[in-house]
Amino acid sequence: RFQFWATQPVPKIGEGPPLDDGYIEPSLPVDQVRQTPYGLPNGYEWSTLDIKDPAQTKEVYDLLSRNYVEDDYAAFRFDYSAEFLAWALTPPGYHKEWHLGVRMSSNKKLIAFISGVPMMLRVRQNVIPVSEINYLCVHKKLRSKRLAPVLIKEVTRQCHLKGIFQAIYTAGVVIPTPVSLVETKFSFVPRNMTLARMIRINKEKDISQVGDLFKRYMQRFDMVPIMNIEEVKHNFLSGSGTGKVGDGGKGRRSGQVTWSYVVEDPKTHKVTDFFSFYSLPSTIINDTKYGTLEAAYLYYYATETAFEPEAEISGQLKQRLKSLIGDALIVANEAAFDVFNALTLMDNVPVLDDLKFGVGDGFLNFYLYNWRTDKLAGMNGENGQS
Ligand code: YNC
Ligand code: MG
Repeated sequence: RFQFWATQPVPKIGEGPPLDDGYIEPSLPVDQVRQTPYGLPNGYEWSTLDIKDPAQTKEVYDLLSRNYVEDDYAAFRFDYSAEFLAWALTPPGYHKEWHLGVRMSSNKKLIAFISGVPMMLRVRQNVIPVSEINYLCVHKKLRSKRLAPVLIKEVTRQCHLKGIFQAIYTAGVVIPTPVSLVETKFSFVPRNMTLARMIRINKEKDISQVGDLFKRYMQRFDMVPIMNIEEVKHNFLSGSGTGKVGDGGKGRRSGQVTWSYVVEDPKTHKVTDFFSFYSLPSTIINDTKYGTLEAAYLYYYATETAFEPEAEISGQLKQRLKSLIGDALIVANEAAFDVFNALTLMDNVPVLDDLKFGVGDGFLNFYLYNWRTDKLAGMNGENGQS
C-alpha cells in the first residue's frame, strides 16, 4: 500500500502533529537537481504542451474530456472547456515546462498529462511559493501501469528546476496525507436580488479594490492563496465581457470561465463585497438526450461586513453572505446553469445550509507536498448542490 507515496516527502498517515511547520526535505540548489527526465516505458515520450497554441490545448481537452475525473457511479465526468484549461494553466508567471504530456512515439497521440502552475500560498503564518498541481490524467486504456508516479516525479523535477520545492493539490482519493480534517465543516482554497449596485467587475479600479478586500477577508483562514494584482486580474476577469446583471444571460456561457461581481456603495462607489463563480460542465455519461450538465462552482468572495465590530457575533456577517451567495445563485440561474456547486470551506457551510443547498456525495482532500503543518480545521471539501 502506497508503494510510491512512501518514497515521497509527505507525512505518513497517522503520524502525529508536527512540533513546527516547515519543509520535510530541504530545497536543493538548482544545479544539484536531477538534470535528466525520468524514463518512460518503451514507445512513449515526454512532450511539453504549449497552452498558448489552441491546437495543443485542444489535445489536452480531448484527453481530459474522455478520461478525467468521474464520480463514484461513473454517471458524470468533468468536462473542463478548452477556454477553462487555457485560463487555469496560464496565470502570471506560469512555466510551459510544467505542462507535461506523454505521447505515443508512433503516432504522437497524447495519452497522459499533469500540470503545475506557480502561486504564493499562506499556510498559517508562513508564506511559501508553491506549485499547484492539477489535471493528472492517464488514458483509460493505460491505467494501473504505474504511469502516474512517473508523471508526478517528472513534474516534481520540473518544479525543482525552477526552484520550487513545495506543492498543493487536491484529490478525491485518500493518499498520504490529507491536510484537511475530513468530517469537519468549512475553511481554504470554489427570486429577487437583494443587493443594490451589483455589477460585473470590469474596471481596473474594481480590480485593485477587489484585491485589497480579498487579501483582508482571507486573513480569516489558515490556508489561502496570496494574489498580487496581476493574479487578481487573471483570476477574476478571465474572459468576462462587460455587462450588467439582468442582461438575461445572453451570450452566457460562450467561452466565459469566471463570473465575478462587485457590490458598490452607492454613495462612495467603494467596493464593499464581491463574489465569483466559474463554469465547469460535466458530461452525463451514457445519456444521449442531455449530454451535458451545466454547473457553476462558487469561487471566491469577500465582504467588508466581516470587519464591522460584532458582525460575526450578531449574525450580520452570515446575513450578508447569504445575500451575496444568494445573488450569485440568481446570476447563475439567469445564465441558465443547471446546478450551483460549492465546497464546504471558507464561510460556506452555515450559509449554504440556510440557502437550502443539498449535501453532495463527493469529497475532496487537500494535500501539501514537502510541507508539514497540523491538520487544518474545516478544510473538508464535501460537495453541496442546489
Ligand atoms: C491522485 N489523484 O496511490 P501508491 S487529482 C496522487 N493523486 O501510488 P498508476 C495518485 N496520487 O498508492 P492509474 C492519484 N491517483 O502505490 C492515484 N495515485 O503510492 C497514486 N484517473 O499509479 C496511487 N485524476 O499509474 C498509486 O495509477 C499510484 O493508472 C498508481 O493513474 C492514476 O490532478 C490517475 O482522477 C489518477 O487518470 C492518473 O487513475 C488515473 O490509475 C486517472 O498505476 C482519472 O498513483 C482522473 C483523475 C486525478 C485528479 C490531480 C492532483 C494530482 C496530484 C498529484 C501529486 C502531486 C504531488 C506534488 C508534485 C509537485 C511537487 C513539487 C514541487
Ligand atoms: Mg498507469
